[in-house]
This record gives sequence, C-alpha cells and structure tokens, in this order.
Amino acid sequence: MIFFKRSETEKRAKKGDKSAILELIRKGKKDLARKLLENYEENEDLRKVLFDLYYEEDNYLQAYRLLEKYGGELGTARKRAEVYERVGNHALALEEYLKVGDWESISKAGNICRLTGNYQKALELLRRALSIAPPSARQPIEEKIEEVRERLGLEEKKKESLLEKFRKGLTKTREAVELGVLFKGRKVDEELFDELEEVLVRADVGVKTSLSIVEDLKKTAVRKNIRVSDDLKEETKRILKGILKGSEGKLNLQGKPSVLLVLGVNGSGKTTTIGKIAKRLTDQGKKVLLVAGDTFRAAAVEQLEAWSSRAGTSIVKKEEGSDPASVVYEGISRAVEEGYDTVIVDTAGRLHTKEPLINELRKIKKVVQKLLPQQPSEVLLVLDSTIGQNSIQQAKIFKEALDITGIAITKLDGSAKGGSLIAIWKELRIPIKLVGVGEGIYDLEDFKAEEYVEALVE
Ligand SMILES: Nc1nc2c(ncn2[C@@H]2O[C@H](COP(=O)(O)OP(=O)(O)OP(=O)(O)O)[C@@H](O)[C@H]2O)c(=O)[nH]1
Ligand SMILES: [Mg+2]
Repeated sequence: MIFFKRSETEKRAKKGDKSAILELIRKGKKDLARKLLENYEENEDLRKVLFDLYYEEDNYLQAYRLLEKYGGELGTARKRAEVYERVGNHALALEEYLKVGDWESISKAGNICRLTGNYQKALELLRRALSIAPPSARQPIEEKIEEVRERLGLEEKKKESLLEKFRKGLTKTREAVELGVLFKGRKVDEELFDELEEVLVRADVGVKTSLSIVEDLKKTAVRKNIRVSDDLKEETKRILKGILKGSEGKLNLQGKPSVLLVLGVNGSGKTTTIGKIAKRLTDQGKKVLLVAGDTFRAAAVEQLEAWSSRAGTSIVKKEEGSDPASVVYEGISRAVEEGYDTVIVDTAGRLHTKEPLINELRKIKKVVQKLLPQQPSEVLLVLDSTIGQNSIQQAKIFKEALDITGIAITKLDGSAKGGSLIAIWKELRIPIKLVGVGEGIYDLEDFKAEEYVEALVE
C-alpha cells in the first residue's frame, strides 16, 4: 500500500505536479526532486521551489545561476542577499539586504561595505543596525563600528604600521606557538629546546627547519653562555631573519602595459589579491585592466567584476566556458590599443585536473607573448597560509607549468600556520612579494621579513 502510494507521488511529480514534488522533498527525496525540478526550470512556480531547494542545500552557485538567468524574483530578499554575498556579487547582496531592512540584514550590508573599503557607508549602516538591534546583539556591531572608525581615522593619518598589521595578522599563529610564553623566565635546558622545536613544528615551519633552528640555538646558547630563556628570543629572531634573507621581493611591473599573471588553486585568494593589487595601482593613478581568465564558472567572473568596480578598473570577460586564452588575447589587445599601464589576469586553479591546467596556463602565457614578447613581467603564485606547508606541493605543480616570479601569501590574519612562510621560502626560493592580512581591499602588504619575524616571535 505504502509502496503504491509512493510511486503514485513520483508519477505525479514527474509530470511536474508541484504538490507531489514538495511531498518528495518533505520525505527527503531531494535528489529526485531536484532532478525533476531542473527539467521544469522554465516554469515560474517550480523554479521557485528549485531555488529554495538549492538554497537549503547550500548550493549557492546553482541558486545564483537561476537568479542570473531568470531575474531576481526568486526566494526571499534575504535568501537572494545571501546567495549574492556567497558568490561575491556584493553590489546586489547589498541591495537585497537593504530591502529586508531588519537589524541583521542592515548589519550585514554594513559589513559588506566595510570589507569593500566603503567605510563611510559602512559606518552609516552599522550605526543604523545598532540603533534597532536587541541588546544581546549589540556587541559585535559595536566592535565593527569601532573598527570602521579606526579605519576612517587611520586612512587620514596614514595606515597603521606594517609591524602592527603583522602583529594582528599573526595572532592565531602566535596563540598556537606561544613563543612569547616559552621564552619567558625559563631555564635554558634540553626541555626548553624540545618544546621550542615542538612549537615551531606546530606553526608549520617544517620539521627539518625547526630542528636546524633549534640546533643552531643550542650552539649559540653554549657559545654565548645564555642561561635564561628571554635572551634566546633575540637569538631566535636573528636566526629566522637569517633564514629569510633574500626572501623579500617587489612586484615587477615593467613595460607598458605590464602583464601580471595570477595563479593558484581554488580558494587560495587569487581574485581577492588581484582586487587589492588593482586598488593599489589605481590609487597611484595607473590605468589597470583586469582579465577574467577563470572562465570555468560564471561566479568567478562576477567576483572579479565586483573587485574591478571597487578598485576602479576596466575588465575584459567572456561567458562561462570560453577559452581562457582567447579572453587573454582580447584583453592584451585592448590594453595595447587603449594605453593601459597594467593588465592583471585571473586564472582558474582546479588542481585535480593537473595536465589540462598546466596546458591552459602555458597557452595563456604563449598568447601574452605573441602580442608582447617581454611579458608577463610577473607570474604571481597565490598561496593560502592556512593550509601551511601543503601549499609547497601545489607550488611545485604550478612551477611545472610556468616560471613563477613571485609569491603572494594570503590569509595570514586567520592562520595558525603562519610559520609555513618560512618553509615555503626555504623550499621554493621564490621571492615573497605580497601578504594578505584580511578580506578588505586595503589588507595587502609588501612582505617585509624583519617585521614578519618580529611579529611572529614577539
Ligand atoms: N582573512 C582573509 N581572507 C582572505 C584573504 N585573501 C582572500 N581571502 C578570502 O578567501 C576566500 C577565497 O578568495 P578568492 O579570492 O575568491 O580565491 P580564488 O583563488 O580566486 O578562488 P577561486 O576563484 O575559487 O579559484 C574569500 O572568502 C576571500 O575573502 C586574506 O588575506 N585574509
Ligand atoms: Mg577567483
């Protein structure tokens, strides 16, 4: 009997009967329901059900695809806002959050403005949110307001020092390694050295390197007759700075236009870093063109577009699935014709298909050189510091494809593995040119080894 009823529902559902499909969903047959709904995507009513299902399953890209294709009447404003936010279309996310209008949404809208560097608007929205938020929700909003006010003040006075930024950024690593605690008022003995080695490994400095640092320290301790741990701290800094000698580099933007290729695996922070670099250059009065060479998914192009408008650059893009090399060709041609100073190329980073990826990157470079034989002046590999030393493996694969001229290390602000930077330098010997210390448009710094070590060991 039950069996009969179930197949009856499925039969109706297959014919596009909404209540039958809803029943399937209620009964947990979501895969089937989704498949059926996808066949009826053209139907306005069923499309709404499909959107809600995608949303529920955190399938933001598909939900976004529906919004793109059929216009923004699906779901509720709150759901749409979340989808837009997740795929990085901040302008539309903002619009939708403001439509919802409760304290939570206004606060989210304020946060988007904060992250995109629109601090004046962020302040206005966060204050509005604070005025209508329940007491229990006020603290985090107040903290954000504080941060934005600081930003506004700092921007006038010129930003906080690099050391400060590194200090803040490396908080998580420091918490994990507790070097400060370790070096405080301890006797210098074997136990201390063991612990030191352990915390260095924990910060992902690498086993071999950690061991050699500790060996070096032991010798120094004997030679200089060091008996209290506090004195070891300065020696540790000295050794680390020695290891990092030569690791600093500056972006090479020679030529007009100069071409910057940006590589890295999915989620490493390529697009964000491109946005930050672009902002830096346009602030210097440069004419910058972004090229959406990640044609693998539509949202990637959207994301780059959002950064492009924030940074005030132009963008060259094509539809999802286009040949990346052809987008690059178009971009470089346009940059030459229209006198751009710098072209920055975003690329796709799916590593699970290694060979095609390598071929694609080589092809992109070839296309660049067909038009501009001296370029790219910079091939920048973006590595995520939160995955620590695993990024070394990734880097090696990208090295197979192209000569990498510089590294950008991202998310140093959220990483307990900030020590991996040392291992990355030791292993790869490619200059570290930039570090990402937050999600905001100004959260990018030139790498400075001294400041990094000071912040790490302090
Ligand atoms: N905290 C922090 N987050 C960052 C930083 N850089 C990037 N992110 C975040 O990391 C996530 C991925 O960044 P994307 O720029 O989209 O990475 P991507 O390499 O372009 O990723 P794909 O386009 O998927 O290949 C986003 O949520 C960014 O906000 C950083 O320096 N600090
Ligand atoms: Mg990207």
